[in-house]
Amino acid sequence: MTDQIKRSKVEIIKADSHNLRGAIKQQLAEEATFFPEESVQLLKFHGIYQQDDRDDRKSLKDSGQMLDYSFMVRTRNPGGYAPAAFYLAMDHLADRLASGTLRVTTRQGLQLHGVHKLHLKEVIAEINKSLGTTLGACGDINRNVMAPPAPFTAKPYAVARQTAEQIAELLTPHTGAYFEVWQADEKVFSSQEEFEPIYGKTYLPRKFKIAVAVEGDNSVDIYTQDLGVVPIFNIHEKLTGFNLTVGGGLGTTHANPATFPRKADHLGFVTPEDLLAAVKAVVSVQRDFGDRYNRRHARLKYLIHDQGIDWFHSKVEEYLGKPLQPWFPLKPWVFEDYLGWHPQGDGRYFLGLWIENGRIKDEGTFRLKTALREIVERFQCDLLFTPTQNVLLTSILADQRQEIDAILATHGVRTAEAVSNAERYSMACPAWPTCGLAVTESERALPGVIDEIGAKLADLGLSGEAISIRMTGCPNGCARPYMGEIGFVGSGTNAYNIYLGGNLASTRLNWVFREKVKREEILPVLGPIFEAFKQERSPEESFGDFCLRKGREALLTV
Ligand code: SRM
Ligand code: SF4
Repeated sequence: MTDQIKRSKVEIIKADSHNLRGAIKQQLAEEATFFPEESVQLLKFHGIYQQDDRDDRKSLKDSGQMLDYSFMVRTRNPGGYAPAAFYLAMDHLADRLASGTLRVTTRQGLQLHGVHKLHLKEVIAEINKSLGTTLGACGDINRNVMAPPAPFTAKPYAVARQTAEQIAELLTPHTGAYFEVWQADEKVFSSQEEFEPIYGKTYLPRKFKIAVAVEGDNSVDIYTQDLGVVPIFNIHEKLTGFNLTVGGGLGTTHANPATFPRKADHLGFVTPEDLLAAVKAVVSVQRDFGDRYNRRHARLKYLIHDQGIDWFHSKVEEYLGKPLQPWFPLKPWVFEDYLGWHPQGDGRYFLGLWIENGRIKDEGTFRLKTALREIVERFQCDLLFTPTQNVLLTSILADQRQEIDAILATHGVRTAEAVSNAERYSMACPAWPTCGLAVTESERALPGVIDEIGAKLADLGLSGEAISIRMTGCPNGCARPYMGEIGFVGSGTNAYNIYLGGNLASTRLNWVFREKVKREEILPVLGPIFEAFKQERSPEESFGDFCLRKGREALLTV
């Protein structure tokens, strides 16, 4: 067999699945608490991941017992939009049929954890009833399309939101499998396969990620996306077209130098009429030329790295049937998180709330989940999830603001002003105990690390600095640590590789500073660097820029 026709196991599962049906429906009715491998792979396309409680895994295995299986269910919310009814449905589901918490994701989606197989059908039905969906939230397919979350009525924001929705719609799979498995009691379709006009029978070689930005506002981390789209306006606020970036991606594998994080390239510019065709062309080139044998080499970034951006550019033009125009020069990017109160532009306000690592929960006197439910029930306000795991409550009237502030205060939820900068610009992926790929803690470890860093910065009079700090429990990069000013990437039990040199605007990759640093050594390693930053920085220099200017060798000797 030649490499060209060798296919990975997942490719064979997809090809044999009758457009993502496989045997999920039958197995759902069976007593087992888990699914076999083929279905585990297909369930991802339905937004569902099989997991087991890693806190208990060892003791269960040692005592010869069955693992404690449950499922993570992820919703797809283009631009992070979550209508009030959807949010309330998720809130109730979390208590009734999941782990009691909700988790806002780094791609503006929402996750339930701890759903038992027995309850999957009811959970998905409830989500669909509230007009939410999990279809395409995971799997080898286009994922949630991101957009700057601020609900500003200003044209660039409105266009970015609409564009994200249009792209999401274009790339939603056509298969009836989702309806058939989760909604219909009887088989409603023949096993005749539907025609997937863009994806074809085997969908994409790997996950595919798209974000739409607003010029100058890099809240979506555009350079980490497979495809980035930036609407361009003329001085009369007329939409003239879209810049496109391609080939960003972050996942790596430890000790496999053939894998690496990659910042996207500028591909070119297309007119509004050509945008969707251009998106289709980019996706189709990856569909036809992406690696379908080695899943660690299957993302678009590797195709572009191997073939070169010029080759990719020509292929996209060939699929589009016309030339791409040159990239339109942009103003510099900045990072926006929209925390606190802001006018929307239509006489109403929105409130950005900091959510520690995206986890919406009640714990002792801190009752964030209850507070959000009360506010959404009372004011029927829609939510927007942000790419840094926060929540915006939208369309609030001026005279409702005080009452909302009071509800939050009663439930122990801090306003943006009460959150330290170390907390505000940080994020962590879930890792243990739910993520099957975690090599160490992340969500449960970062708060302690942030406390230590925050205290050190305060001692040095640096607590006003906005430094992005991102942690993941393995090198897959779910909290985009390779763009942070400080990145912690799990590299062994209780150990992290520390990355430095990124920037808050997220326009460059950072680099490894130290490897396998034990959790308790993090502050001793970083403390002297903060001190050097205090003493040697140039006026207005950010921490990331300082680290970049000094370079790794010099920082190792401070
Ligand atoms: Fe991720 C796999 C969580 C954003 C790169 N990611 C996983 C899984 C599903 C583990 C698994 O495959 O078994 C994690 C589930 C953990 C759990 O218990 O919930 C997981 N990823 C997440 C979320 C929830 C992290 C978060 O803190 O919010 C994010 C969900 C976003 C969403 O709503 O769709 C999430 N994942 C990302 C991002 C960031 C982004 O997309 O902006 C990345 C890096 C960007 C990229 O894709 O290059 C990312 N996740 C990965 C990878 C590595 C992919 C690669 O190219 O190598 C994996 C593993 C894989 O696909 O094999 C992965
Ligand atoms: Fe899991 Fe690794 Fe993603 Fe964290 S970065 S959620 S540990 S796959």
